Amino acid sequence: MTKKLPLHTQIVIGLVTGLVIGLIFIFSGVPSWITIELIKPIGSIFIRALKMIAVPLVLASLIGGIANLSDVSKLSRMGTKTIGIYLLTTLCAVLIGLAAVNIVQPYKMISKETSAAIVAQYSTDVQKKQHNAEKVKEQHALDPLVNMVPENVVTAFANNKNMLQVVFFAVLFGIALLKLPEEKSAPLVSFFDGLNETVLKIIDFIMLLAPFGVFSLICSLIVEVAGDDPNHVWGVLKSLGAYSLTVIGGLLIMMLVVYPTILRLFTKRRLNYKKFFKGMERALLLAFSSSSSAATLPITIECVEHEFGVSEEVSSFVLPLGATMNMDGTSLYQGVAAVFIAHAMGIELTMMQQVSIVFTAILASIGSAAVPGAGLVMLLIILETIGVPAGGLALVLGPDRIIDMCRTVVNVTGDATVSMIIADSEGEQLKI
Ligand code: DAS
Repeated sequence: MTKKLPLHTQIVIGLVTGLVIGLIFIFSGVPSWITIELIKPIGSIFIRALKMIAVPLVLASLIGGIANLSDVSKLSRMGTKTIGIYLLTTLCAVLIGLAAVNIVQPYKMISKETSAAIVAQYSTDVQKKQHNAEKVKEQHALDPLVNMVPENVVTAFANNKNMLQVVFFAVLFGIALLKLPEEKSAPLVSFFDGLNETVLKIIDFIMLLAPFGVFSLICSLIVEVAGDDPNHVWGVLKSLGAYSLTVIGGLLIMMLVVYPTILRLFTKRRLNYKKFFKGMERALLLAFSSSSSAATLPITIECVEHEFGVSEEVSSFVLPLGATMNMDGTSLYQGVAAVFIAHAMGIELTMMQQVSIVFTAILASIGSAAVPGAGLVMLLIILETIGVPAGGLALVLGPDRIIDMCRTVVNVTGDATVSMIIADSEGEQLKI
């Protein structure tokens, strides 16, 4: 039956049933291990399959896209515009986050006793996240640039976290193909074109699992957040409801105001909201249920190409770059969380400290991997910069999984919006 339904409908069915069944399990006392052992694996298989295909897709579409370019100057032009607009949207996001948290002041709704109790309860979790952040902190300022160059091509392809290394190699390979005489490059270009078609067919197969995968992800998420104590959900949500709503309010401003505005500014076109969100629906639903821009990348590429007419040479360059370095939702969330934690722990922030949050949040979001929870780990770097104890992370740990779903939706929307702006600037006829 699900074969006949459009993909986004299938994903919505998976989402809703996962939510309902998860809540039924929690309030009827079904032990959480049943969900974790029997239902969660379906979602894990679905996400693993999408991640499996992300690197081959980026490789085939980027090499094929560049090799079919008219000339290399187009690539450097696209690269400059892409990185420039990505930095602009991220700066916008952080500033909106800081404005929102300073206006709403959600930290005034959490008592010092509650914050101290939460910090104590979550201390072990924080130590684990702190360990991951330590590894990132040991890096030097230009390490992100240095690490973009893979030491070994095979290991670069071996891990979705190295997407920038895959992009680097694919761009180099595509330019080399472009420089070869036509008779030499033709067989390889047609190989990568064929590989790209094959990869897209594999994605269609994987998406047959979508409704079941999304059901499993949401159902196990609800049960995990609740643990075996339904009151835990209400306790966390009540005390951190104001904080969560501040983040989500900021994310909505990005979705409903910022992206349509920059689309209109750069392309001189009014955004048709209905058409935009309908066209992006399956990618946004997948970003929401998977909390992973990397896993969503194959579907994001499909959406912007098939629904909005962005060419493969633009989408295969702009989107993989965006999935790794453009995380507007994450940077907005980090701005809100850093100020919330500081004040909830009784630390007043100076204007200079808030300005330093802007820069570290931009860098932290560029450094965040496109996987669930990456933004939370990088938040520790920001707390360190403004002298807030790492234990404060515990104050935002509770609702983080749900906020991660929302910020990943914004990350993906930002990437898609910029790909349309770049396509329009390259004279492509967009359907928006
Ligand atoms: N979940 C990350 C992503 O895939 C974002 C984050 O953790 O902040 O975009």
